[in-house]
Amino acid sequence: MRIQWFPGHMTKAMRMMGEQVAQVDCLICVLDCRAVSSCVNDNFEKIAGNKPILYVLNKRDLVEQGDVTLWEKDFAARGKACIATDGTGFRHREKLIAKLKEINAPVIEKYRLKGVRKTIRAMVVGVPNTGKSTLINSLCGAKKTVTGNKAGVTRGKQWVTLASGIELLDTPGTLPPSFDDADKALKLAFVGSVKDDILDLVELATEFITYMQAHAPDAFLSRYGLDAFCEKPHDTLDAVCKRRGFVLSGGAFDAERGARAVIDDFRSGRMGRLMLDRPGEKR
Ligand SMILES: Nc1nc2c(ncn2[C@@H]2O[C@H](COP(=O)(O)OP(=O)(O)OP(=O)(O)O)[C@@H](O)[C@H]2O)c(=O)[nH]1
Ligand SMILES: [Mg+2]
Repeated sequence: MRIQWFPGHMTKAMRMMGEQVAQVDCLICVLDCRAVSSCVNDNFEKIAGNKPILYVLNKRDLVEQGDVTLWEKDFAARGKACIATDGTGFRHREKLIAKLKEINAPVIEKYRLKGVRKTIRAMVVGVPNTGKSTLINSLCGAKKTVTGNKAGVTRGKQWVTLASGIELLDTPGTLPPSFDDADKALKLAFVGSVKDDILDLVELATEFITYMQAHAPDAFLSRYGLDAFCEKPHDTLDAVCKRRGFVLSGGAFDAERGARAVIDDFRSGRMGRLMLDRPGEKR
């Protein structure tokens, strides 16, 4: 399945980030815990230049704690600052702010020596739908930014000031202009970082079924009460439709509805805690 999505608003957003970087002390790069390496967009590191980056592994509630730990160790081994969060909750707020101060310690100290309290400014970046705006709202304890369960919700820049004086710049989710790795694009589509409207959902679901058959067969089969996968993934999708009673008036299976159910079940965690990318795999 070929996936390509780089609309005009992303070109504009990349340009805006390039212009705004001079105004910030650091970047917060929000990644989806389920697809960490797939979410890495090299352009963010280029934009950051030599400013520090804090990697936030968001949606940690959707993967096993042990898997989160694997990623935390991997980032630490590569000397990259990282913290795992659940953007919809408040549990990690203090830790995240502490981490932000830690990566900005040299500049905070420089200002302290001059007798000035430094306001930390951070640009929050990431591919679409990783929870950037949600995280900002949870950090400031108010619904300041618009969020939504689909890719491409934020369209412009927005500054939000936290009670602690930290200023965060929300940005639109941006993907690489093209994908050199079809697997990576597919995983981003599975987690909802590619706009569904530009995808053939039945094709996406059959790709997902193929993936699950190879990597987590039991999670899929038990979700739908199936004994085994069919030879062709589309037939497995039909089996899901049969179990769920997704039948059109003429008697054919409603593959579109089945595909939607499969994709939504995965995205919302109803298929269990699944992680698509593992540290050490090819990137
Ligand atoms: N399960 C879970 N869902 C989350 C978490 N953080 C955010 N979400 C959900 O993820 C969806 C996307 O959140 P947004 O904050 O709009 O994501 P975004 O990165 O700002 O998206 P764009 O603006 O499109 O780039 C929303 O439905 C959030 O409720 C989390 O930690 N866990
Ligand atoms: Mg947003």
